[in-house]
Amino acid sequence: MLNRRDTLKSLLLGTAALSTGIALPWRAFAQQDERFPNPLKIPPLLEGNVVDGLRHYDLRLQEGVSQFLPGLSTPTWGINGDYLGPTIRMRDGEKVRLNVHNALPEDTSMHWHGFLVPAVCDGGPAQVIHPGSTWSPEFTVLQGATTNWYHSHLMHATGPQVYKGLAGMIVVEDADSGRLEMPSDYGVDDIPVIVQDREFNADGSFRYVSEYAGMIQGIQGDTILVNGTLHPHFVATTRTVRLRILNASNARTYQFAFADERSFTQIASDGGLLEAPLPRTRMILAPAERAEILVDVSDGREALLVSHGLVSTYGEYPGAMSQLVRSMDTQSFEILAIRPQSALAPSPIVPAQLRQIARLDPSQAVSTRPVRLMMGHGMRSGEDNGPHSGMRTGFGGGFGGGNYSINGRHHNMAFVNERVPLGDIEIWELQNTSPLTHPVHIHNIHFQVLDRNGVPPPPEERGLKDTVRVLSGETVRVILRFEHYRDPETPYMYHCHMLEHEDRGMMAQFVVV
Ligand SMILES: [Cu+2]
Repeated sequence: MLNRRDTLKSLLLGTAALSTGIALPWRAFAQQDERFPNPLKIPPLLEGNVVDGLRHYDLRLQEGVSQFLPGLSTPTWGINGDYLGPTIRMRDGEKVRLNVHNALPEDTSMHWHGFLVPAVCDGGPAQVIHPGSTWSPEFTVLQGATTNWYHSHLMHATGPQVYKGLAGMIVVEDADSGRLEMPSDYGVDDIPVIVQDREFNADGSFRYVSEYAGMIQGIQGDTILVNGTLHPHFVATTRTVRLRILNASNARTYQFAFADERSFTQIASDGGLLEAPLPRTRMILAPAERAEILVDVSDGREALLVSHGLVSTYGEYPGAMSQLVRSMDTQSFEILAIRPQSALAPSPIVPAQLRQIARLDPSQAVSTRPVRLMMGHGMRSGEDNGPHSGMRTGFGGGFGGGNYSINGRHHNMAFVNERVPLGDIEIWELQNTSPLTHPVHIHNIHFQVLDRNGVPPPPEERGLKDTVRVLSGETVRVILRFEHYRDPETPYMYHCHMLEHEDRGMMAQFVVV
């Protein structure tokens, strides 16, 4: 809708440009078009079909070929397409069935990240989908309005499979969020932003981790794709745009901001809406973390989403380890150019209160469980429980290369690390004794962050979370209560979400009893 101010502005700009020929916004846009030439791809919405009260979704995991780089093709994997998958839309309270067909040449699995589901439906390493077969978990959507995702979780191969493209977004809506006045027109003012770093070989194929540095740092790609789009731009048609940002990178942490330092409003984190909108200028997201933000583009200027490199706090010591750790996540990137068209439709005003979160009381906690994130040292790196980890299979080397563990144990599918009683309030103490930051994800839960080294968390971590950064030397205490689905036989995972760490053993499992 064109209002008087917009009309005046476009008239003024047009006249000025004609009369003087100086570089006004439209001309600047022409230059920027060359820097961000590609329209942002919007993954198709998958709404499913209701049959007998059950909403069915069909997902086909398949090989494909993608064009990311000019003139080059990239062999990729995708879900119902060549790369990544559709955005699955679900409604809170609905019963769903996902038919996941594996048309790939390898085993895989499909995990519903952020979902509260029975353990047999979780899609972890135990729920392998063999080539040619279909896995059809059924569950009731329980978790309220949230931005979630789905991705491969195959033992020792999650990193390479997600890297090839086995991931997508899941948006859950509920009645409460529907009542809030919020941009919610998918692909128009409610935009999925799936951020991934990749590295390319000269022939256009993805280059996956092959060197020692990659074992430590995980993937640190030099090229950013957003929804599988290189150098993307999005044309805004509304005054406010809602971005659902998902860090679907294997191992890179981003520090998002806008190039002109404009502030934006965070409204949600992993587990749904925050209690109140949070004005921000910077926002750090580790792998698997999500955030929903509102960006005001009513000034008519391009909003360029960037990521500023992080500054390492790790000390400088002799040897390779210190250099590798200190160089992680230090690169800066331009991510996505948002270009408002000249006439912008009005957007809703954000409500001052978004939701109320009932806090779990630490004094009610029945038990406290230590979760120590560890990297072994030197020759101990040969000690392991599986292939592709430890010196015996050639992934070792000094400084604990390839030796990641939780509480001193590599992930072992035959060993259940914790048995958690249904309904108990518990505190999990995530202690990072290693030199790197690790984002810890716990399946089947929205937890609350109590504190970091005894200090209450910042406001962006006071919503519900399923993945939390734990910096080197930190202890992050989270409080949780499993309220659904007792199953003493089938474990859920908790692990570092840097996929190269997870694949090399920084993962453990618990059952709800
Ligand atoms: Cu890690």
